[in-house]
Amino acid sequence: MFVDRVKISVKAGKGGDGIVAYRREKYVPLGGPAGGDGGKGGSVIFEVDSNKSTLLDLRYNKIIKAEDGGRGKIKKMHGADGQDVIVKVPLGTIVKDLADGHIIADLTYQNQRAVIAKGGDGGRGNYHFMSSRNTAPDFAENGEIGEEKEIQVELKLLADAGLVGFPSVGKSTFLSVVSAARPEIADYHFTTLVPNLGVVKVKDGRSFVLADLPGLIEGASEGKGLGHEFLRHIERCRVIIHVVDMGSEEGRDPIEDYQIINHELEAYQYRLMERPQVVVANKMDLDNAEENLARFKEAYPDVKVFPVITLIEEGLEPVLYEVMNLLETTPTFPLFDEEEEGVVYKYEPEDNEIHVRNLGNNQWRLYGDRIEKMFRRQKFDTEDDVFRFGNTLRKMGVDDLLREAGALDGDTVFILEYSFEFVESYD
Ligand SMILES: Nc1nc2c(ncn2[C@@H]2O[C@H](COP(=O)(O)OP(=O)(O)OP(=O)(O)O)[C@@H](O)[C@H]2O)c(=O)[nH]1
Ligand SMILES: [Mg+2]
Repeated sequence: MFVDRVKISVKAGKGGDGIVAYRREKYVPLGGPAGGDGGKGGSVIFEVDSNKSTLLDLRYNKIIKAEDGGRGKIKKMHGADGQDVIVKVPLGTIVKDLADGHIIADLTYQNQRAVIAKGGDGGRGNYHFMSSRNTAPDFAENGEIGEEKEIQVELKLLADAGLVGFPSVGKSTFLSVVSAARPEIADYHFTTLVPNLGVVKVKDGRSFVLADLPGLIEGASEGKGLGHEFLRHIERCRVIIHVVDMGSEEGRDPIEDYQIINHELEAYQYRLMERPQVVVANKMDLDNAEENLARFKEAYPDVKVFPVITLIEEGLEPVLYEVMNLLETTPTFPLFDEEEEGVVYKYEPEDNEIHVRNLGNNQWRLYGDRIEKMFRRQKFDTEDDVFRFGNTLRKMGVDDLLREAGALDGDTVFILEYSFEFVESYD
C-alpha cells in the first residue's frame, strides 16, 4: 500500500534528575557534595532510507516515544542516557508540527537525519552548586522534560521532472522506455494508481529523476479523479512533461485536453504553472495524429511541441535533452503550505524575553520560554530552593520588571501554574 500522509505523536524522553549526595569517607563526618547529573532523555530522530518508498510503517505506529534519561548516581556518576528512537523514512519526507503548521524537517538526501522531538537535558547534581558560601548544597536540578509533538508526516516525491496528462495518454509508457522503471501499462483509464519513479539517463551522461503520476481529469484540482491526491507530488518537480494524446484515441480533442490540464495545474495550489513545461505530442502513429498536430500548432503557435511515438521509442531523445537543459537552469521551488499561501519555513527563535502581564487584583503573570524552562527545571523541595530561585530571578531583572509594571509588596506572581508572593528586596 502506498501511504503518503500520516498523523502521529512523538514524545522524547525526559532528562534524568540530578541528585543530592555526599561523599562518604572514613572518619570524615560529611564529605563534599557528589550527587551525579541525570542522563539525557532519548530523542525521536527521523532518518532517510532510500529503500523505503512509502510511510506505511508509520500508519501502524501512531505514537513514537523515546526513553527517559536515568537519575544521577552517587560519586558524581552520570545517569544513563535514554536511547534515541531512529525512524526510517523515505526520501522526500516532510514533517510538519500540527500545532502551527510549520515545517520541522525536509529530508532530501540519503541518510539525512533530523531530530523531530528532542530529549530533555539531564539535571545537574548537587556538586555543581558548591561554592565557598555553600560547601554542602542540598539541592540538585530536575531533568528537563522531553519535547512532545503532534506531527503530520508527508511524502513529497523527490523527482526532478513529472509526467502529467489525461489518463491513457501514455505517461507510464514514456517512463518505461526512458528508464528502468516498470510501471503497469494498459489501455484503460487510471492504470497508474500510485506514483512511480525512474532514473532517466540522457545519452550525454547526464541524468534526472522522473515521476509518472496518475492521470488528471477535468476538476482534478477540486478533487475529482485520482490525480488530485497526487498532484502535490509534482510540487518538488522543477520541470513538467505534459503528455497529450495526439491520436485522440479516446475520442477527446488534444487541443482542449492541453487547455484543461493546464487549467487544473493553474487552479492547484503549488503554482505548478510556474514550472517550465515540455509538451509531448504522443501516439503520432495514429491516423488523426498529423492533422491534430497541425491544428494544435495553429492553436498554440508559441508552444514548442515534441511529436513522439512512445510505443516504439521514436522522438524521445530531443525531449530528454530539452528536460535536462531546463533542469539545469531551473532553480528549486520553495515548498508551500497547503492551507495558507506563503513559505512555511519559519524557524521561530526561542523567546528569551521575560514578559509581565497584569492579571488584575494584585496578581501578575511572568511568562516567556526562558523563564518557564528555568522554572520547570527547578526543584522546590526546601526553603533554600525557593530562596535561590528568587535570587536568580532578581539577577535576571525580574523584580525591576514587576516594579516597573506596578507590582507592590505582597502581590501574587504566577509562573506557569505556580504562585509566589512578591516581596521587594532591600539589599
Ligand atoms: N498507438 C500508440 N499507443 C500508445 C503509445 N504510447 C502508449 N500507448 C498506449 O496507450 C495506452 C495507455 O498507456 P499508459 O502508458 O498506460 O497511459 P498512462 O498515461 O500512464 O495512463 P494512466 O496511468 O491511466 O493515467 C496503452 O495501451 C499503451 O500501449 C503510442 O505512442 N502509440
Ligand atoms: Mg499510467
